Amino acid sequence: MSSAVPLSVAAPAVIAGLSYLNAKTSFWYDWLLVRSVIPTGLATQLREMRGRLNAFYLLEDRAKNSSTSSVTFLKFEGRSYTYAQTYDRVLRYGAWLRKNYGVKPKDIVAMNFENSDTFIFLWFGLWAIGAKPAFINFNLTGSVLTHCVKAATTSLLLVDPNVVDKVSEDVRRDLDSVRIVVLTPELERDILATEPVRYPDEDRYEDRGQNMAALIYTSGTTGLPKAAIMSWAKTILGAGVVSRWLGWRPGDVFYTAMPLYHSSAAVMGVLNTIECGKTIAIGRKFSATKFWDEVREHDATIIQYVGEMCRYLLGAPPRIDPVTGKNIDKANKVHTAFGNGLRPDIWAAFKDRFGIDAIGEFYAATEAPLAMFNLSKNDHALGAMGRNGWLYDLVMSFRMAVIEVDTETNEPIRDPKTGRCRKVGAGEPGELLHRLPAGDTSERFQGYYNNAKATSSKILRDVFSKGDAWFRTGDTVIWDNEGRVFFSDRIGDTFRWKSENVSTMEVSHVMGLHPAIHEANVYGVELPHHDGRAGCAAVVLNGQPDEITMRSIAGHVTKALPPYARPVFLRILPEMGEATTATLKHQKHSLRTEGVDPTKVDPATVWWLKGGEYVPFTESDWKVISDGKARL
Ligand SMILES: *[C@@H]1O[C@H](CO)[C@@H](O)[C@H](O)[C@H]1NC(C)=O
Ligand SMILES: *[C@@H]1O[C@H](CO)[C@@H](O)[C@H](O)[C@H]1NC(C)=O
Ligand SMILES: *[C@@H]1O[C@H](CO)[C@@H](O)[C@H](O)[C@H]1NC(C)=O
Ligand SMILES: CC(=O)N[C@H]1CO[C@H](CO)[C@@H](O)[C@@H]1O
Repeated sequence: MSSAVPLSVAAPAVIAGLSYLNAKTSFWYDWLLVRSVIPTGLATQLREMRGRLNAFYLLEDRAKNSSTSSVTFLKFEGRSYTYAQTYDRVLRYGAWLRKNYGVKPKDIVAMNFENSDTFIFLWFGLWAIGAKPAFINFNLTGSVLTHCVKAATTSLLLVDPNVVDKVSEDVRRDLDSVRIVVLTPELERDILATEPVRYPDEDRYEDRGQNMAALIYTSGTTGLPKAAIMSWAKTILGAGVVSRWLGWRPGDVFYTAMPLYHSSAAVMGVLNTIECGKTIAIGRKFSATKFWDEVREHDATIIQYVGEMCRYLLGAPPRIDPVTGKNIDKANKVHTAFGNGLRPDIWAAFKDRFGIDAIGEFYAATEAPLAMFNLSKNDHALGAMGRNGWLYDLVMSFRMAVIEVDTETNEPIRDPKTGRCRKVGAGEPGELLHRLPAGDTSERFQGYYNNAKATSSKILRDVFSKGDAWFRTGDTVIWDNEGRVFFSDRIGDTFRWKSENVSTMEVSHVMGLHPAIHEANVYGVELPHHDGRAGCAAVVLNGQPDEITMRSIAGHVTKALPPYARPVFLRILPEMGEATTATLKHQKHSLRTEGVDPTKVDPATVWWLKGGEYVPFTESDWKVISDGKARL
């Protein structure tokens, strides 16, 4: 797929003068990364030596330091707390858990909560007494919910009154050995009446950075969520590197509406804020209609995004001031948007519409041992998820590799003689790997709690030399000669059609550039009597699928995509809804399984490319294909 649709077609990187040269050599860039990474690495070692790995100490340091104790740390739904006030509450929550439920150091306690101030008090309250939270996705129900609680091997589940209906009778019966406590307003009053106790440092002692700080669940596209171990080292590195790299300014307020049960908001949001003694405002959950109101209400200057959130915000109608009748989309103080997964087709539109100066894009997975960053104000690296200068690139080349993977089996291609994997050339797609210490892989990759099988499935051995160990990210990326790393696809999403490899991300990107398409989710569908998979785009349109619109889309894909990459089918959805995860990432699994078979999918919603036009796909068309009378 290397030459098919280079992402650069969308990046008019024609920027004159010094800033371009600077961006190209990325000199300040390296400096920024080196300046962020090295002190953080040293700080981690120092904290390990002093037995102060627990991030509770970060909060305590801010609360005890006269320069930060009275700074507002947390804002939520009209309430706000300084560092000192937060610390006081955290001690009370910890003491209450210890006294009433006998929570001991190293115990794991599951929390099923929406974003709130209470979430943060409970989380740090657990750390304050040396216990560890398991953050449960509050949207889960039934057997998936019980699976997650059981995977945490906990005897206590704390529940937000707002999600208590998810903890059904069946769930309770299935979790009969787990004590379930709903944190009602009465209980919260009890907590506030509990004496704040600071337990001795021994209770929080951790000998190694790789020890568990929390369990955070990763939502696979198929199968049950897995409990990934978030280590202390990762909490420190994530928070330390991001806070230095992001360039916090005096008076900054960070706003996030991403779920705190994921590492993006928890580490890159909350811990990053504490690390630099600043303010975080949190939204209960993401809502495209409330987002900017909350940003304005909190005077936020940095916002956090993930996945498709920016697309939803762009899709919302312009915000008009009811009094003056003026468009107030730009009436905000945001200078930086920080997150991951902002697609290049909406990058510039998002910045322009809301008047945002800089985008900081990072790439990291909860369980991955490395992260990549790209902070940019121009378009040189538009769409890149990481960008390094030559220095960092050199350092990274020992830590990262991009290898060839078989599109059919999703396994690395090994040389038949040597058995080793092959690196792809610069600018070519391949799976991104991170090097692990061969002896003790858990130093860098802690894996999944009590799940050795899932853990070892992420580790690849004997890659370039006997006995070496690498972490499989599951992501296909393109690493170019200029140190930029572009996301290409999830492994397994790329499909083959007419003997060519098609990257679903690249096709979605092109589809997204058409003004009538609000959102496109691309995948390959199997057809009777055909090899490989034909492209299908599930699309949400801005209007109706009328003739003019469909003709215009057909013209667009014909112009912008090579024949094999053009979606043969369009499936019109009213909204992406069920096809997205709680973090707004696209799900392809069920769409792919349904395909375009009219017994599984309402044929009235399917169109196909015939004679250069998208026309309705009828049941008789399907019959012709299944009878083997049509070759696409
Ligand atoms: C208090 O915080 C300031 C600013 O963050 C820092 O420079 C100073 O070293 C801190 N003092 C102590 C005692 O940690
Ligand atoms: C990378 O940096 C450039 C700035 O040159 C920015 O335009 C682009 O959006 C960034 N890419 C991502 C994915 O953050
Ligand atoms: C498609 O990917 C496979 C690896 O899975 C590779 O061997 C093959 O050469 C690629 N085909 C094209 C046309 O790029
Ligand atoms: C993916 C998912 O189940 N999302 C649901 C999460 O819960 C909210 C309500 O709390 C629903 O609106 C979402 O559909």
